[in-house]
Amino acid sequence: MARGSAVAWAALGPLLWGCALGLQGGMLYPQESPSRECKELDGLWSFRADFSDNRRRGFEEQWYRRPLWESGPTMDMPVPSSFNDISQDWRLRHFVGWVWYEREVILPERWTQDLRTRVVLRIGSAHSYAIVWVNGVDTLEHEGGYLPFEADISNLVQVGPLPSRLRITIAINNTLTPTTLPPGTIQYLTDTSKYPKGYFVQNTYFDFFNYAGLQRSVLLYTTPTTYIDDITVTTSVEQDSGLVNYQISVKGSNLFKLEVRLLDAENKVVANGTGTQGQLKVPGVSLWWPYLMHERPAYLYSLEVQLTAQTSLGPVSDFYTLPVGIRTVAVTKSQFLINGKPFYFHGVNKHEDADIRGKGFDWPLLVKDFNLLRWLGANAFRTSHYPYAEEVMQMCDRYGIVVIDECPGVGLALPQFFNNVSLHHHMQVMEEVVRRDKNHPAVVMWSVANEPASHLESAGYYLKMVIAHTKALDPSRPVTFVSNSNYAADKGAPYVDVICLNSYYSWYHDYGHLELIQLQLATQFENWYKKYQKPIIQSEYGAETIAGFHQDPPLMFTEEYQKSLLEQYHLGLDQKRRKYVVGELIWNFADFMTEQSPTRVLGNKKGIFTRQRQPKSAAFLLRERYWKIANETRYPHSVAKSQCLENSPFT
Ligand code: GCB
Repeated sequence: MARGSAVAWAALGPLLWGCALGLQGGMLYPQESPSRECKELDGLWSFRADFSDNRRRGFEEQWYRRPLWESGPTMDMPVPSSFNDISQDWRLRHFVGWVWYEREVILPERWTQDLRTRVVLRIGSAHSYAIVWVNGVDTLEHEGGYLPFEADISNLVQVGPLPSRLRITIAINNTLTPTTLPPGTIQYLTDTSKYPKGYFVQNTYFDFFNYAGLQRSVLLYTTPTTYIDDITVTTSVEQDSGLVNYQISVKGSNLFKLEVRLLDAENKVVANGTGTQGQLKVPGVSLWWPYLMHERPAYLYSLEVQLTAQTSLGPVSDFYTLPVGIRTVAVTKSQFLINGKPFYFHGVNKHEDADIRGKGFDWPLLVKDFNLLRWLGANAFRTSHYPYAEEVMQMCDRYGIVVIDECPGVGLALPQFFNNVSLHHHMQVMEEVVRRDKNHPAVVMWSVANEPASHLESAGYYLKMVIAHTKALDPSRPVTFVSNSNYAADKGAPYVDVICLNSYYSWYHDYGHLELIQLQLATQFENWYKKYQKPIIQSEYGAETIAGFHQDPPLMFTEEYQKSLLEQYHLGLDQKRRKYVVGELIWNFADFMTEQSPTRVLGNKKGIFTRQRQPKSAAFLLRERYWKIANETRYPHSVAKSQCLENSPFT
């Protein structure tokens, strides 16, 4: 595809849907509808970590065959939550190996007696390798945290009169190896004068705590036995009409009818269609715009899909409603365009991280974070460094927060991590990410990795393959990875659509020399742009700051230093902002937990908010900047300047 002209991904349409390596079926977010029921299994589960030397006692003694308490002492474990920070046992905080979760459920009779009902067990995520048993029967395995997986368990629950009590056992292993994503290594320390026999540590090559467990919701849901398995939507715009291309996959029978209706936000039908694929035309379309880019951001239509089918047991119907935002994404050699207008990412990098719950999904935290994003005037974030919970992505659609959706390709730091097994797994993970998040209008770009050792030849080939695969899976969005390599050495940049750069001037080197930032930043941008002629996002920059530390003139770790460093970066960014720099994402939204080390004081403190979501001084500085940029880049421009800050309900 010719570079230099606008590459409008949406217009390419669904060329290559379905070129997956081996994924079976869709991964629609579970929802209640006239044909579907959900039963959340959040709450207290029984829990036991396998502290045996080889960590395999649970398998040797088959803990899944009987209630877990019969195997030995268990404790209460909240789900969703990471298990690490829940107890007072230091061994559990640092545990590496198998942990066991168990919970009993009573099912409604109609789920177990009506053979036209399909019962599915869905796990929002289990970090990092999981095996699931239902009533002691091996049901499901999944590799990789941060993504959902599920199994049809109808044949286990529909086995005669009233077997309505289910025992679900899930064993999870958080060990990271050279072929997991993220990768890691297990190091055995064999000097017996220092370490007991068999002593090992888990080494990771990323900068966040490897929280683990059932960190997202577990649930059971039903569909009819013939059901809507997947929906894929892409959108484009033709004059003032929106076009919605849909493709629907149905499982369970070939004798079915599909009807599709698109409703606007007032529930008025604006288009309809039939069959497994088609195009809906919406004259006078209301586009999905990012927050602050337009006076009516985040407009969502609803795609209602109705299936009627004949089965050997009689007729069934299924209903599923998908939110749809109509928007286009395109990239020129110097711009990132949303709906044909230049978009500037003024946002943050985040982590799923909080006190006590670790990476456990939490509604109050979610809503607080989105209120802070709006207060800040942030219009975007990157899901550094793994896909976030589906509920987060839904909020982004609804609030107009644009997402660079990053997979768990973080910590690819050693040459041995670029092997064929990893490559295959990485491609499969991208399939799972795209399958889960493809319909979110908020997602405008995929990121396949963060700071891989992209100066290596082997990394160049690896990144080329993962990026090509991701583009084939979804031709409707640009693809990137985030680099911290030198422009002359990086082997992955030729394959990306947008260059994303992390740099920490006057932090990881030239300590305290804030006066160098503008020069070094200009050199960085100019070198990369000259070589690649692609739009650039400053995807990380920041400074470690302990809330409440003050020093003027500024010294490292103080709030004043963080502010001054940001100011210098902003001056440098403004030099290139209207040329080819299309975004800036601060590192980080909030302080977050890491492994212990002499350079981390109870975690990484580069947040502009504390871990408890209270602002440091830099938050106010960034807020002023983001609202100012928002006013300058708003469309249509007729909206009065400064209106946002003064009249915003969020001030
Ligand atoms: C980076 C990494 C991020 C770290 C950050 C830091 O470049 O992408 O994961 O947390 O730097 O604070 O060092």
